[in-house]
Amino acid sequence: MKTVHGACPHDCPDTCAWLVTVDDDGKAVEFRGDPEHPFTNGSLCSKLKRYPQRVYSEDRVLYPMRRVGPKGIGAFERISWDEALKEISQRLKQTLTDSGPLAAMPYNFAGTLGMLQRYAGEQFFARLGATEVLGDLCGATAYDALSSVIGPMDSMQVEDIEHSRFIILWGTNTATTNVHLWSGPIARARKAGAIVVSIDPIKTNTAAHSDWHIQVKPGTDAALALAMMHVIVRDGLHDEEFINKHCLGFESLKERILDYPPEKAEKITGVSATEIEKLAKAYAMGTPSVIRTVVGMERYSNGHTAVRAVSCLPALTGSYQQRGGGLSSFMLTMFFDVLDYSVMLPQKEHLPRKRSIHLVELGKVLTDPKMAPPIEWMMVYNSNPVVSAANQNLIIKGLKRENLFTVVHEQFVTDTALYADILLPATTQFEHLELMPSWGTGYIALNKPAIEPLGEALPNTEVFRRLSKAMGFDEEYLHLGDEERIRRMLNTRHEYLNGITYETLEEDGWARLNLKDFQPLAEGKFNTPSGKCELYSQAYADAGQDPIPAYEPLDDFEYGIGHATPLHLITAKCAHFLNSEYVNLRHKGTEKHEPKVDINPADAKTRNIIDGDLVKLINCFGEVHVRANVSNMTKEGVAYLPFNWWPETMANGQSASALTPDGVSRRDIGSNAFDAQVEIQKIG
Ligand SMILES: Nc1nc2c(c(=O)[nH]1)N[C@H]1C(S)=C(S)[C@@H](COP(=O)(O)OP(=O)(O)OC[C@H]3O[C@@H](n4cnc5c(=O)[nH]c(N)nc54)[C@H](O)[C@@H]3O)O[C@H]1N2
Ligand SMILES: Nc1nc2c(c(=O)[nH]1)N[C@H]1C(S)=C(S)[C@@H](COP(=O)(O)OP(=O)(O)OC[C@H]3O[C@@H](n4cnc5c(=O)[nH]c(N)nc54)[C@H](O)[C@@H]3O)O[C@H]1N2
Ligand code: SF4
Ligand SMILES: [Mo]
Repeated sequence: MKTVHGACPHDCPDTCAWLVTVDDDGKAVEFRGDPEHPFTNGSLCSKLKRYPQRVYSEDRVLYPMRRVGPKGIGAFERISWDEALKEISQRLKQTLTDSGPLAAMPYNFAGTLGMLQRYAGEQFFARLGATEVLGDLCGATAYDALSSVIGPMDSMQVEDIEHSRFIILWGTNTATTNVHLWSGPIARARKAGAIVVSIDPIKTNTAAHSDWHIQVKPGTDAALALAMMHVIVRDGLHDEEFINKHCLGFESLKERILDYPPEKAEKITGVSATEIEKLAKAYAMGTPSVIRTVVGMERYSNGHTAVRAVSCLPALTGSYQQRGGGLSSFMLTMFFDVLDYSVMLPQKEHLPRKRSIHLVELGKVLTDPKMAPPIEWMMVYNSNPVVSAANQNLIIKGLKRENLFTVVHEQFVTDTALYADILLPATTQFEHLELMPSWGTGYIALNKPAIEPLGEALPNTEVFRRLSKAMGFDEEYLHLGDEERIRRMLNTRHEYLNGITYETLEEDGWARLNLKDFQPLAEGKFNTPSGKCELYSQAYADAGQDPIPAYEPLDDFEYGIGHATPLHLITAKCAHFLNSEYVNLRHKGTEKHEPKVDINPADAKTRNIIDGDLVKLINCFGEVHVRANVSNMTKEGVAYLPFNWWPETMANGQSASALTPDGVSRRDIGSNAFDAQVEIQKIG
């Protein structure tokens, strides 16, 4: 028996540390959260308790496979790694000869956030000169908007939320998506008397368990934040000293907020003027007050306006300077300095790349006849875009192209893997070495392989080493071993890494960075070009965008719906799954959960729908058949369907992403998937 340290690989702010006990036959027999880890506190979320079931699932892809039937039906035959690599590299060489390297592209997203497996292919594809995939489905719009106000920096540590006395969870479902923040610092703050407010169009688990739920209309948070600022300044509740000393552009903002009296914001947001007044005052006086926001507001064409406006609130109250006050979001920027990312990222001579496409536009990229050259060779790893990217039907149309050769490296036969020409087996976190930074805490962890890879599964890093060899790429950096890469990444001599080495991580499993008394804004040192909190953003002005926060309506788009009052469709996350993972491993507790759409009683009544009816959601992108749950969970005019479910679990084989637009947000970074509108009709 031995016990091995590891850490959760998922795109989740908690980055829990875990312990795996392995018996003499090399089988993982016990799995638990590391009780020593202060943030995880020995508990894993309910999803991850199923990780061993995931690892040992009989549905794992364990051998390389070649497609034998039509694309999409999932008929594969087992082949050897040599055969797979030969076929993949021959097809790639053929593509290079026929159409050049731009006809090849990777598609990689957030299946693992480990430094090795996440970035494993970056150098290979840059060396190849393949089409680069830019843009993002998670966090980049929010990060960009927040950075335009405070600069690229981590503004506070989540642990300090414990000291907050007024906590606004703004567009984040903390109790479900960030469970240790909810059960740790927030629970402790509440015990000491803190008020928790949830601002969300949906009565989520978090909203239901908060002290106050503000049910805002989707995509209108900027107006709510501006009206709160209106009240705060009108009533003299702002912190003039902080503003004079540390903010840039207050006079312009002051003029702007005159345009947002609560009565006007009520019409935009659906939140009554009285409630806005009450919230603004309680927020300004509830010292120290904190706003916690992650990615819920960003997935709109106007997502940046919301995050920018919200980020100005703690500047007006001066709470950025207080312990337990300010704005809590990503804890990520520090890792860009703490770790040497260049070990994983493209060599300078391969930059800039000659063509880039936008991640959120995968369907368009694969089907647009104007793409020159068209994509003929694609490798998908760490992602299941058929579920997680928008416009599912167009993506599938692209994946079905006979002249597209698709490689998918996966742990399971996902809806994306069904379209693979060659399907490669990927290891899980139990089977490979990994270095885990965290985007939500100040911890770093070393995940040691607990068991031997099952079947012939290989880590992403090894696949790209083998692929480099097959392509005749013999540069040293493409062939570095995993441990060597981690050692080099840790070799920055950054003060936060003092006393933390490969060896100490090996011994302890994880370490808290040497953040000491981490309160970077205590002295008001913002990381912006001016060094101040930029209520006026020159960077936005230079990009031709409004330099002062404003509410901008969502893009006007024709969703092809006849109904005069279509419903706004939100497709966020749910408790049982981690993005599209675990959907295929529904266990006893969740089997009784079936996908359903939540609609408000008023909307149900006008459509003759009663609770439990089978309904269809339709717009120009697709159609989803699902049961209706009629309740006050959503506001009138809003429908809610979790995005995690796989198409195969849905009555008509299309899931939430079949209804989401594949446009790029106005800052040209993220997705506008939450702009979606649908009509809902009873079936039969
Ligand atoms: N409508 C809507 N769309 C959304 C969101 C939403 O809320 N609503 N959320 C967005 C967000 S925040 C995110 S992060 C994205 C997530 O989008 P994706 O990154 O596509 O995440 P998953 O759908 O979980 O797919 C990850 C896949 O990677 C595989 N995988 C895991 N580990 C490894 C590994 O080590 N190697 C290889 N080769 N494969 C591995 C898993 O088996 C899984 O199938 O979705 C986004 N899309
Ligand atoms: N159980 C579970 N946990 C997860 C995940 C999961 O799939 N399942 N995914 C992980 C990932 S990849 C990430 S990035 C994090 C994300 O963590 P969160 O940011 O908390 O997650 P989301 O569900 O994307 O969005 C949060 C909330 O935003 C709300 N929202 C939508 N539109 C608006 C709006 O216009 N205004 C406001 N105020 N709110 C709005 C949604 O209703 C939703 O409740 O969670 C991680 N944790
Ligand atoms: S998904 Fe999040 S909460 Fe669950 S174990 Fe992983 S890091 Fe922890
Ligand atoms: Mo995410």
